[in-house]
This record gives sequence, C-alpha cells and structure tokens, in this order.
Amino acid sequence: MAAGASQGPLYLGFDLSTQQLKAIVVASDLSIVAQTKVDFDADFGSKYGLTKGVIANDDEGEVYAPVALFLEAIDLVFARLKALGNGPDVLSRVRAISGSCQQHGSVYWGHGAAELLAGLQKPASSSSSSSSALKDRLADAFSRPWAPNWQDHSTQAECDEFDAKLATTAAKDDGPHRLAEATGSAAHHRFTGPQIMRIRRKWPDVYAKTTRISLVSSFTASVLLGSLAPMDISDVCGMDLWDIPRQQWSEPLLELTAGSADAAAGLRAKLGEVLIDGGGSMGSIASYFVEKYGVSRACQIAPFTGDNPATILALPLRPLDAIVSLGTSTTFLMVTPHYKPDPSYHFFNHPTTPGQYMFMLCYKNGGLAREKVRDTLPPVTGGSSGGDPWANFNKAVLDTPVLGVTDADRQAKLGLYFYINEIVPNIPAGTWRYTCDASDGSNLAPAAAAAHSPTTDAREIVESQALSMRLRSQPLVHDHVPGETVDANAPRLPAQPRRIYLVGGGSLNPAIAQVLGEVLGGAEGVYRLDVGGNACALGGAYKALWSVERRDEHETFDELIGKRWTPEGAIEKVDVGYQPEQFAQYGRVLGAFEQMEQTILAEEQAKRDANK
Ligand code: XUL
Repeated sequence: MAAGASQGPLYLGFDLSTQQLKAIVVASDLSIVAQTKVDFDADFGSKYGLTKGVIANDDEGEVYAPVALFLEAIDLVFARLKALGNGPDVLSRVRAISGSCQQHGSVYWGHGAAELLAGLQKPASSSSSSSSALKDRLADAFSRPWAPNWQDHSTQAECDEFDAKLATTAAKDDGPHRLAEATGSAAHHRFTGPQIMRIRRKWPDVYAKTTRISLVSSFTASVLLGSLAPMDISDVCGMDLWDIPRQQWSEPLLELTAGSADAAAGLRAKLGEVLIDGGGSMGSIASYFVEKYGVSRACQIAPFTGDNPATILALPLRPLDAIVSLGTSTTFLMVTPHYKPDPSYHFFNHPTTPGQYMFMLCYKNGGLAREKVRDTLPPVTGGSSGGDPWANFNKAVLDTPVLGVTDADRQAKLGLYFYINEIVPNIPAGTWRYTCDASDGSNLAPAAAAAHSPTTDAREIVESQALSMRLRSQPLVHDHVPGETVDANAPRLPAQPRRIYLVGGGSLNPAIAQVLGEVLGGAEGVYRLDVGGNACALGGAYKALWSVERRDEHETFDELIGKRWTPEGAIEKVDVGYQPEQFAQYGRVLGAFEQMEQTILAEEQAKRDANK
C-alpha cells in the first residue's frame, strides 16, 4: 500500500453521472485507497423503468431521471463503500467529500425541504421518521419528483427566446453571440435557464411551490450536508443565466426565465447565492451518514461541481493540453486564461482557479452513437475478439484507410451520425453521408450508396466526431505555448494541442485513440488516464483534498496537486499523436466538413420553418 494510504486523512470524490454513481477515495499523497459504484440500470433499472439511466418521453423530447433514484444511489454507494474490506476504516478517515455531477440537470425543492434536510443532521433517536432511507426521509422535500437530464431537448421555444433576448442589432441576429458573451454559451436545450422557463410555463403550480432549485451538484452536496447548498462557480455557467464577465446573475435573463421583471426576484431567491470560492468547507457531513455508515463526524463537505469541470481537475493540465472525455456524452476540454466565447462552444468559470476558464465542446452522440454503429457490424468470430465487445468496431476502424480514400476513387467519405438530436451543431437525429475530393475538399456532394458500408461507417463516425472537435477548437490551439520562448531554428508544427488526454469509458479503446491522434494531432502524443473511466470522481476527490489542505485561499489547486502528482501510474501514452501526413489529409477536408454541416443545418432549418 502506498505511503500515506494506511494512515492519515482520506478524501472522497463522487461522480453522479447519467448512468452511474461512482465513488473514489484518495489519500493525501493522491494514492487511491478505495473505489466502488452504483449502476442505475443494473441496480434500479426495472424499478424505475430506466434505459441507460434515464426515462425518455420522445413526443416532447423530454429526458429525465427520478430524484428518488439519486437518493437511493447515494445510500447504496455508502453501503458499498462500508462493505469493502477496508470500508469501515476508510469511511472513518474521510476528512472531506466533494464531487462531480451531470451538468445542467435541476432538482426542484418544495416547502418542507429545509426542515427535512435538517432532520438528517439530528441524531436518529430524535428523528420523527421511522425509515432510515434517504428516499423516504426526503420523500416530501420536492415540488417535482423528476430531474431533467442534459439529454433533454424539449426547450426549443425557450431557447429561441434566450437567443433573442440580448440581441442588439435591428436584424436581431446577434442574439446568440450576445448571449454567449454574457453567459459563456448560446442557448442550448439542456441548459438550466431554458429548462426552468419551460417548467414555469408548463407546470406553473410546480414552479410556484418550488422554494429552491438546485443543480445536480448542489443537490448532492445538500443531501450530504443536511441543508441547502449553494451552486458552485463553475457549474452555474451551465444555465444560460450567470453573467460571467460580471460574475453575477444576469438580470435580463432572470426576467425572461421568471416571466417578468417583478418575478425575477422570486427566481433569484429560488436559485440562491452562488459560491465564488471553489474550495473551503460548506459544513460538516450530516449525522445520518455518521450514524448509518460510520463516516467521521469531522468530515467536511466541499463545494461540488459539474462532471466536466471536475474532469479538468483529474490531473494538472498545462496550457495547450486538451482532454477528450469519452462517456455517454463526448466532450473536448481545455483550460485557458482567455475568455473568447462563441455560440458554437462553451466557456465556464474554472472550478477552482479565478481568472481561468474551461473551454468545452459537448456532443450528445458520443458513446451511444458509436455503440449503434458497432451493433450494425458482424461480430468478430473465432475467439479473436478476446471477449471485447468493441473488437469488431475496432477492426473496422483500423482496416479502413484515412477518410475511406482508396487509390481508385481518391474520394474522402464524410458523414454525420446522430442517433439523437445533436448539440453541435443543433441538428435533429439522422444519418448523412457525403463525399468530396480528398486533395482539397472540393466537389462536396451527397454520397452514392456504394461509397459507404457498415465498415467505413465505423471509421467515419470517429473521424466525424474528431473533425468537429478540430474545427471548433482552432481558435484555442497554437503552434507554440503562448508566453514560452520559441527556438527559432526548431521546426514549427502546425497549431494543435500539446497533449491529448483521454478519459471516460471509451478511453480504453485503442482504435479511437489512434483516430483522435491522427485527426487532432497532439504534439507530445495521446495519453490515457489510468483511472480513465473514473476521471470525474477522481477530480472530485482531488478537489476535496485541495479544499481542506490548501495553505490558504491563495494556494491554487494546480500548485497543491501539481506538487503531489506524478505521471507514473497515473497516465499511459497510448498513441503517438501528431503524424504530419494524416494531420494534413484531415486538414484538407476540414472546410468541406464545415460546409457539409452548414448544408444539413440549412436543410433542417428549412424543414422546421415549413412546419411552423
Ligand atoms: C455538458 C453536458 C454533458 C453532461 C454529462 O454540457 O451536458 O457532458 O455533463 O453528464
């Protein structure tokens, strides 16, 4: 066991994501001492009618999860931690808890919330509840039993109003830009402001009965604290309501969401204050967890954040390093001191470091879309799959040349594979296949049926996801690290990320790593985080550690974690990254890829207008 792991304080990080609640415990020296998880479908799927962790109402585009599921999962993850061989010792030594949660999801508390939560702080003997399950103790705490999930796309009408609200020109077409300048993002279906606005309109009684609205991150922290926790400075940027340049709620956007200027104050009260400091303690853990699971009474609850902000805390990131998170969603993340918002991507406050920002691209059609393509391929036979469900997909990816170009046709094959309505760009579900001239991207046209096959689809879906990331991250990458001295005689590489780190379930897939490296580059290579599937929970555990061990509020997360973090055992190089020939090949069709997206967007917009 690593030094520091057998004694001393421990730090617990949670990740309450779409399909699982994961927990990871680290020691002060960052060594991992315990991990466990709850899988929503496997543990509760039939009880709640879940598919991949959520319930979908396709007629309305709603995607949501029961709040009771989250509560049951919290109980179960503690029970599983306690049941581990070292569980009781670990739980008694946990000094702080933080974590990450699916972004944008919201929980609606009702009138009894504060009192019922406070009941968790009291000793069991004085509790009026006979049940010792969170789900029962907090059954009456909510004005709505469902939490919208980030895959929800029921809010187009509200998004149109958000996008129009801050427009300044006569043509009113600069609205998305203005909204992005103010809040870091244009309007998106899943963002919490449009979601709240729809709930107010559709269920006014629910809205009226709501006393507090939490993000999933502040909800989880509230349960652990036994009191309503504030939202954190990073996750609040996923709402289209927080004015990032001014670091305060946006008054016009509160008015829009609440329905009038008079109602804005009521909404502000429902949202509560936002915690500017990402560190420190919000209070001690509620007695419920001390008595039931043996967590130390001294354990502190640090601010929770979103899963993507927590991912950038899973290792000390340097300028120009990028993270690609291959989970249910696929996200591309970078840290930058420059606030350069644009409607096609997102800026968030950094979760721990004032003055730094997280740049993010988020694709809904990530892992599940790749799975759909995989399932159209015949399984690899003869035992050569080694039991890997991705063996057929990976073989197809690696057997297909770059962009599916053959000597005979010299045509690049491009496609969009959206099994659900996509975010970037905002295009409904569908599959589109195009070809263009591989030498310069000219002659873009819908593909003849014979140009593609299930085998070429496998490579194309990965290329397509990577080309979209390359296209949209161009403003952030450089051919050298800004501020660092450049050797004038050294050969200059084209602008690209320095290192690409892969995290999330898909990070275990070598074929995906290879294609990402070929398309995106990575001057120092492509790396996989060893706990890649658990990166957000790990980021949460490191955040808990920094929150209480920092010297004072001036010791930054990177300073503290950077001193203790070692690459050995934490990351593994999985691909060379930049390869000049392939990088150039993809560069030649990047314009055509953008043109294909624009063409499909225009066609879909025309269909929408025709149906109005
Ligand atoms: C980010 C987003 C997803 C969720 C996944 O904007 O919606 O990445 O955070 O849990």
